[in-house]
Amino acid sequence: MALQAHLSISSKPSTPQPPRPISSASPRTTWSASCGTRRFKCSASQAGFFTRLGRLIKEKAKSDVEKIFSGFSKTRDNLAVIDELLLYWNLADTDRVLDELEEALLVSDFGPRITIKIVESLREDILGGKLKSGSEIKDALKQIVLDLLTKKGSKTELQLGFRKPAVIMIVGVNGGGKTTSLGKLAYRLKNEGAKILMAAGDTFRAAATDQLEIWAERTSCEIVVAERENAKASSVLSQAVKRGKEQGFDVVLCDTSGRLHTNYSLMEELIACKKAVAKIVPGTPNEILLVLDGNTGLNMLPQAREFNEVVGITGFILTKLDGSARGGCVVSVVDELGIPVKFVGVGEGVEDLQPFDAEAFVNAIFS
Ligand SMILES: Nc1nc2c(ncn2[C@@H]2O[C@H](COP(=O)(O)OP(=O)(O)O)[C@@H](O)[C@H]2O)c(=O)[nH]1
Ligand SMILES: [Mg+2]
Repeated sequence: MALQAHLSISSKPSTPQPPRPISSASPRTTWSASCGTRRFKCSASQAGFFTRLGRLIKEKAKSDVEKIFSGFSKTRDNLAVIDELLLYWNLADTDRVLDELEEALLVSDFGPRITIKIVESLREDILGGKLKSGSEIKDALKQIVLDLLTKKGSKTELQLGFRKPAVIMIVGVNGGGKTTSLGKLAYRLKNEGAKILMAAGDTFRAAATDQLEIWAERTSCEIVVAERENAKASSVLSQAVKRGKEQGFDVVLCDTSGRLHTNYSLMEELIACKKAVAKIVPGTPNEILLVLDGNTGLNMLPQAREFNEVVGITGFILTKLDGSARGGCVVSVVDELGIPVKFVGVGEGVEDLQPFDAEAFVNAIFS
């Protein structure tokens, strides 16, 4: 397997480091074709850069826990009933309490499959005498959800390889939050010292490029846009990656167009985009992130399946969770597809894209 360097974005404990000043200057990232292993090679300083970037993003994530907490407030409100139920729990009440727990989980869009899994596992442990108090049941509930998330979708770090530039494609249906998430992601990566190039690959809607240009300005990132009307998305992305390669960018963030997941020409276009960037830098796109609107709850599952089958998804970005009470869908989508959630959108501000951390999520929804 190729040597892997990645951007780590989970908030597992790491050694504290002094804060790094936010800077628009790109770090020194020398790239050479003459060392390392296998066909493509990187210099030690490049791999070191990605590792350092990963560590810095990890540390950021710890202080972001509060944002995750507030972002999931609606889902937490939905699930608050569980605390009331468990406060006065006693063994004779088990059936009633579990029925109501089931209801609360369903209302928050954990989905029937997972809800049954959780409830039956708790029932077994209660009746088997393993769980003897309301607080033990609550802890067990949190642990089950955490296990579901960490077993199925554990690679929450961005996997950027080590070849420069890394390429991230953002895909999804219209209005889900692709362009916004791309802008926020650029901000986050840039603040950690990465040199970012944006690519306006949504050539389907006229206003889409303008919207991305606003984000490029807001985050002081450079952008590649179509030179003429009706340009092919794949040619815009291919130009951007070419420029990224020639001018030493670290990451190229590619916006793409939406429409519906059932739209044949959209899927064709995305496949063409994938091929086009791979031609310029073999092995890219490193990540294809599917943006899913958290307000759609369980309805996101068919989209997620379709995109994954046709395009091949490496991670999810779940947006608008700040407005959604259906946060249980996070667990559902990971369990159903076995693909990790990499980021969650918890607001419209530039800092409102958070690296997903399963533990922070569980603590946020079952406070
Ligand atoms: N509240 C909230 N709004 C969001 C979030 N992400 C995106 N939006 C909004 O959703 C709308 C559609 O986003 P956009 O990025 O244009 O979607 P696209 O069509 O997929 O590119 C915009 O009004 C965004 O501000 C989020 O995490 N929270
Ligand atoms: Mg867009």
